[in-house]
Amino acid sequence: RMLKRQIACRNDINRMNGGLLAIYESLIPPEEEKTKQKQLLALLDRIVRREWPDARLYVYGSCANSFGFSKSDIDICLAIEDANIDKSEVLLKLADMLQSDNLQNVQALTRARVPIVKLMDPETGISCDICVNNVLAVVNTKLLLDYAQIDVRLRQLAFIVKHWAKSRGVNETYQGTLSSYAYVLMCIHFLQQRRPAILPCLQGMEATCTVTVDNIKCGYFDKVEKLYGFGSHNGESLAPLVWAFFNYWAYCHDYANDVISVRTGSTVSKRAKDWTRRIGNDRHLICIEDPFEVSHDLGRVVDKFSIRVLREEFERAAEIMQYDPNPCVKLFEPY
Ligand code: 3AT
Ligand code: MG
Repeated sequence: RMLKRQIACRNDINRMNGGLLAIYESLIPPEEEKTKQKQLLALLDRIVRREWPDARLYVYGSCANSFGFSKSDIDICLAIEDANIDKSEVLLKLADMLQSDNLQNVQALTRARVPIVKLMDPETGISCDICVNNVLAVVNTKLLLDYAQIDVRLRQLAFIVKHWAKSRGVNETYQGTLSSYAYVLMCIHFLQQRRPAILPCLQGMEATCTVTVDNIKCGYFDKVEKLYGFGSHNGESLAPLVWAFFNYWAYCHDYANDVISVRTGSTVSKRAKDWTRRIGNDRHLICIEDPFEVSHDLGRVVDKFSIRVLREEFERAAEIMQYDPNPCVKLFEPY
């Protein structure tokens, strides 16, 4: 009887697949949007080269890591080799040039944690943020993109999780909840932990690409075409994975002792990282290790109030996935 119930439950959850996949499909940016992004990038490239002929522009974040929705802003990094540049000066100069080239809403935010110039292209309506020499973000963008190539379920799961987080208001770092980057790492970690595993641990394999950025050696196996089908021993489809993801964060993760670590494909202990107590503003109430900047906890923005909000949202989502006959509406209900 137990087995029968489990099978019935499974069938129920599999019936939700269609709805979730339709949401995933609806969020994927159409080709013409990608074309517009490329046009804007080419324009910016021409402007930048007039002043800095050796500089290069790299797209990072959701427009390059394959986890971007339709109508996302573009995150761009201006890479200048010269070690003696003053970032603020470069950004102010860049803002001047963009303004004279008729780009709109140009604004230099030189005091932000990551200083940027913001702009909007009146031709395409696309907004973007340009930062200077944030090469680590370009490297972690490639890591996420490479993981996404291995199994389509990562992209599907991360789209649903990001859409849920945006709908529920828990994708706001300035309010103590998590960044999109953090949510994608949580999805990768989760798929590395499934049995059989759906994703490998690329940093645990022979490094086929290595770069050293800000004294951090970033290396991992990036020949992902060799890993297609890695997760095929695991037949779980999207709906059970979404349910298990929320269940994991609601009831299974050990918040008191564990750090999730995509770098090791596992968890590491908070004690080993000395993340057991509050230091300055870092409270370490939910610990997500950056894959390259390992001293960086992406959960450090979370405070004692927002950790409760987050955990209640994980529980709510797990419950909806388990008991609601039509979870696709309830799950994404505006808060
Ligand atoms: P959205 O679709 O814009 O919500 P995104 O993937 O662009 O998602 P973010 O805007 O959170 O994600 O961040 C843009 C990129 O910046 C993603 C990642 O490459 C880098 N990044 C963000 N936060 C951090 C961080 N705390 N440490 C290192 N890199 C980060
Ligand atoms: Mg972004």
